[in-house]
Amino acid sequence: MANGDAACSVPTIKFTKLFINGEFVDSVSGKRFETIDPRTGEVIALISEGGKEDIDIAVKAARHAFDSGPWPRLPGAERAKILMKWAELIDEHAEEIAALDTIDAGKLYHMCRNVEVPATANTMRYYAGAADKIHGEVLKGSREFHAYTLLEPVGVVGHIIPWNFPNSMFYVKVSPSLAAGCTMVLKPAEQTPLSALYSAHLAKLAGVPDGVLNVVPGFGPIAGAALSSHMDVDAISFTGSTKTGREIMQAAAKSNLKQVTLELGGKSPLIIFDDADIDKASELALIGILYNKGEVCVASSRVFVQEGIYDEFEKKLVEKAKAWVVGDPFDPKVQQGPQCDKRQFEKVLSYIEHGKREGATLLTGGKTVGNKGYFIEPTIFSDVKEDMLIAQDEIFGPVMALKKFKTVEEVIKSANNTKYGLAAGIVTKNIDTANTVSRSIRAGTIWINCYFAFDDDVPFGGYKMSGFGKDHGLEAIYKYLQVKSVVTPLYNSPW
Ligand code: TXE
Repeated sequence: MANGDAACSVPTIKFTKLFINGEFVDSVSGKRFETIDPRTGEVIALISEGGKEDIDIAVKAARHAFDSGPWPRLPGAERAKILMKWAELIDEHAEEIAALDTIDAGKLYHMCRNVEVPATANTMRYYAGAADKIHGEVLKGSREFHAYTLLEPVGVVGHIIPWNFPNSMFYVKVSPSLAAGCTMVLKPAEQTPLSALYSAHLAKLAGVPDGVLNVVPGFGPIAGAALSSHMDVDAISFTGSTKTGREIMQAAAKSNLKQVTLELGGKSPLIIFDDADIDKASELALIGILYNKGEVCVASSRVFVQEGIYDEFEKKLVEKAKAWVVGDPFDPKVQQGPQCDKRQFEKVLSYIEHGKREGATLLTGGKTVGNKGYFIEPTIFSDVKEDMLIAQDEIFGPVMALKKFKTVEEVIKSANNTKYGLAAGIVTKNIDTANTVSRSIRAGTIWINCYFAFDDDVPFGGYKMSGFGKDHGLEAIYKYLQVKSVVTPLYNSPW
């Protein structure tokens, strides 16, 4: 385990209360919960715990801001100015935001500081640029009328986000919905409330009117459930587990039939063909599973390698995995920090035990690292059968299932043998193979000769039980808009 040499120190925690109607306030119950540093298992801070009453107050504030406030009525260009200012503030405060995600979620500080946080400022800019380009269509129709569509903000949105990308998920959700003119209540994950509260403060500095954005930390079955079953919330945008996604849909159906979009789990295949550069492909496969310690919905947790290169690939992959540096996520030499919390740590370890018991071969890893915190070695299993739990369940940790294949037809079948359909990767120089496989895999994103190639302009979302609805791209803004059709006769028609 690499130690110390921290390039950045632990930040002072400034915001620990609920952010409602432009103010940081205590929860109605006065209850607070601990947020834990996964590097040590120690408490970082006590956070006000939002309950049903707090969600009610926050939704009322958002409703008022939507029904009577300026935000939905501002010209798009005026909303854009505020969002652009906010983007500048993200860049200015990037060190602090990055450090908050590092201590709260165990994320690599330098990756957050240099890549993920600046990317969220750009996400905000991307949607700010779209805010004054939201318009409907003039329709031709089959009769003598003038008909057109208006795109109107859907109303009060509830965002429920997970803990693996606390800051990125915050901006992936709020940026397009703010650009669309919605108002909102966001519930961060109970494991990682710090960067969301910090961003609420930046929203205020940027000039977002009171009540437009409310942030209520709290637990899923209490605050999250209150938001998804609320009668005055018009839409829920959720990222998290398939199990909770199902509960949110049920809550929406049982309450006011609010619109729901779900970005859920995955078990994404990465398929490497005989003509691949073995060195580069093994690097890609490793990053595909180990980036953010495997706590990534699109992690390449199933790697299929064609038989002609399999043995050499496996050797290279294991060598690289053994050299992978696990340790303090503030250390620039470290490639992998701790799992986000004790529950995830134990979940991953229990899947590793399952893999061993099921008869898969443990090529490397499988153990914890150090004697405090939630660190796990990069772990690779081979001889994985398709019906094994480690080939079917989302482990959400640094655990890869490696499998040899012979033909294109065989690997397409295996890759699709999952209830999930979030993403897939293909490595080949053969364009015919790339075309055939990319069209045959049932997943929302296909990366050819790359992995994790996210972009603000490229829609992202699942097929099958990975959910529905898109984040990123202009597609995302449309999920926060609804279409109104307006029709009027051209002449003084009798109808
Ligand atoms: O997820 P939950 P958990 C997967 C991953 C992980 C597993 C469990 O496999 O190991 O899910 O993680 C809120 N009503 N993903 O239990 O419960 C919760 O407070 C409303 C993949 O942490 O889905 C948090 O804010 N909300 C995923 C959010 O849902 C509820 C990222 C996510 O937590 C709720 C995270 C309820 N009844 C986990 N219960 C991805 N797609 O990237 C919980 N929540």
